[in-house]
Amino acid sequence: MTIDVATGIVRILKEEGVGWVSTFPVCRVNNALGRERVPMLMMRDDRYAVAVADAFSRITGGSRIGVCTFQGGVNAAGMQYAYAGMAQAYEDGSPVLCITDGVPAGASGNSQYDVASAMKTVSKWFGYLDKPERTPELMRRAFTMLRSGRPGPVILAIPNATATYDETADPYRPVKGWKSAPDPADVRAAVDQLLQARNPLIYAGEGVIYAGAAEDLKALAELVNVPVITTLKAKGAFPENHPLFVGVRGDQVAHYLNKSDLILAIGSSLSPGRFSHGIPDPAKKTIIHCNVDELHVNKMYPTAHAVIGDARLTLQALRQEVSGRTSGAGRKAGDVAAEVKAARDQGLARYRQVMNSDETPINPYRVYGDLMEVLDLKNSFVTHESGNTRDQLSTVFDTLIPRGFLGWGNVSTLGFSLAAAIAAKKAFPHRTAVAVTGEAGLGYMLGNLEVLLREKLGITVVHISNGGFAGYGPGFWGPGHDPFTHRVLGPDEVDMSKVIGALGFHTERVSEPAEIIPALRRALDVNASGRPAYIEFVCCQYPVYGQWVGRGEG
Ligand SMILES: Cc1ncc(C[n+]2csc(CCOP(=O)(O)OP(=O)(O)O)c2C)c(N)n1
Ligand SMILES: [Mg+2]
Repeated sequence: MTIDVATGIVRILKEEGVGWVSTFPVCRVNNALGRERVPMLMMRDDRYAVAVADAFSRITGGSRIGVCTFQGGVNAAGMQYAYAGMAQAYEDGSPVLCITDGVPAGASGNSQYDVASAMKTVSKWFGYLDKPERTPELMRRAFTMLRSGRPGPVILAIPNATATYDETADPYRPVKGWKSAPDPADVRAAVDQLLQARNPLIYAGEGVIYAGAAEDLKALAELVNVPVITTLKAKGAFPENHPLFVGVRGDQVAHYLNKSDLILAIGSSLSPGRFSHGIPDPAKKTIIHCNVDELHVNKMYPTAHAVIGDARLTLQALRQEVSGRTSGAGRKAGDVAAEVKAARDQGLARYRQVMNSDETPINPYRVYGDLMEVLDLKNSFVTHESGNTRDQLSTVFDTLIPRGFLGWGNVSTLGFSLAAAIAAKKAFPHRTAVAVTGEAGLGYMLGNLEVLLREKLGITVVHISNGGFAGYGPGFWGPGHDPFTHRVLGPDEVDMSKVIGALGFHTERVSEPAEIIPALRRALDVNASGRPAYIEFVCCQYPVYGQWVGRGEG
C-alpha cells in the first residue's frame, strides 16, 4: 500500500512501542502523529520538547525511547532553540530520537544556519531521508543506534513528509538492539588484578543503569566485598543504604579514591569534568575500565585493563570468574562495611547536623532531610537543578532504587529538572515526582509550567528560595562578579508562590522549619489528583556541599 513518509514514520514509531511524542510546533510529521492517534505532549519551547523526551529515555534506562519533534528545514527557528536540548542529550549520552523537517533538495542555500552540520555535532547519528522508500531503512538504523552500544541522541531530518512510498516493499520489524559480552581473557586479567589488590574501589557509572545491571553490580560488590562509589548520573545504581555504599561526593568519597590501589570502573567514561571526580595519582593505581566501547579507554588515565562489553554481561562474567576462583566464597577483606560506615558517618556529620537545623531562614539541608522523611524512597522520583541543589542533594539525598533520583549534567543546563520530573510522571505515573530548584532553574521553567496544568501532571516543584545564585556569592568568581551576577529579586521583593498560584498551581510559601513536612505532605496530596504544586522555601544561602576530587590530588 502507498503511504506518505510521515505516516510511515509514525506507524514505525508505534511498532517500536512509542506511546507519545513531545513537541513544539511545527514539524510536518506531527500531522501524521495526530491522524494516527499518537498523543503529542506539547511543551512551550523546543528545548523542553527535546529535554522531556531525553529525560524519558534516561529515566527508563533506554528501555523506552523518548521521541520528540521540532521545527527544522529552511525555517529552522525551532531547531536553533532545540540545539541546547540536543547538546545536553549528546553531552550526557542519552538515547533520544529527534525528528525534524529537513532542508529540501535545492533549498540548502536559503539560510545561513547549516542544519545538517549543526545537528551532526550533537548526535550519535544524523539521518537525512533523501528518498521516501528509505523510510524503513532509516528508522531501522535509528533504532539500532538508539538501542545498541554507547547511548546517544539520534536525529532524523525529513525533507518531504508528504512524499509517498510502498509500505509493503520493505516491511518494518522492530529493532531489538544488540549487546556484546566481554572477551573472557580480559575478564580473567581483570579478576587477577582485583583479587590481588589491597584496597580496590568500584566506580560505577550510568552505563550500569542503561544495562539494567543494578542487581548485578550489587551482587559483584558483595561477592568481592569492595566499597562502591557512583557518578552523579549513576546515583541510585547502587542502593545508598547498602553497607558497601560510600557516596557520590564528599570527604568519604575522596578518602576512598585516595586510598584505593585499584579502581574497577564500570559503565563510566571516567572523564574528569565539572561534576565528577578525577582519579588522584592515577599512575600509582591499577585502573580496570569496563565500558561498552573503546571511546573512553586510555582517555585521560592509563587503563591497565579494559573490559569491553555491556555492563550487565561484564558484571556477570566478573562475578562468575571470581566465584570460580574462590569456590564461591568471594574475596575476604576484613570488615570493609564497618570502615565504610565510619567514613560515611564522619563525612556526612556536618550535613546531618544541618538537616535537623531549626534556624531561619531555613537551611536548605533541612528541606532535603524533611523531603527524605516525607517521600516513600522506593516509590518516588527526585531531581536537582544546576546550582547548589545539585551539589547539596548529590551529597546527602539517599537514593534506594535506580532512578529514584536523577542526577544529570556532565555540564548541567539550567531548567532540565522540570523536564525530568515530567518525564518521570510519564514513565512512572504512580511515583511522586519532585524537582528541586533555585531561582535560576525556576526562571528557565516558568514558561513551561502551563504544561503541567494542561496535562494534569501532579508534580511538585520545590524552590530553595535564597534571593540569589548562592554558588556565585561574594568572592566565588573573584572581584567584579559580585553583586552583579549574583543577586536577583528574592523572597522579600517577589512572592513567587502568588505568581505561580495565579497560574493554577497549589502553592505555599514556607518560612518556618516546622512547616516543611506538613507543606510537603499537602503538595503530594494535591499531586495525587493530578494538580501540580510549587512550594517556596525561604532559605538561607548555604553553599556548602561535598567536593569532587581533582585529578592531581594525592
Ligand atoms: C543554561 C545554563 N547557563 C548557565 C549556567 C551556570 N549556572 C549554574 S548554577 C547558576 C545559578 C544558580 O542559582 P540558583 O538557581 O539560585 O541556585 P542556588 O545555587 O542559589 O541554589 C548558573 C548561572 C548553567 N548551569 N546553565
Ligand atoms: Mg538561589
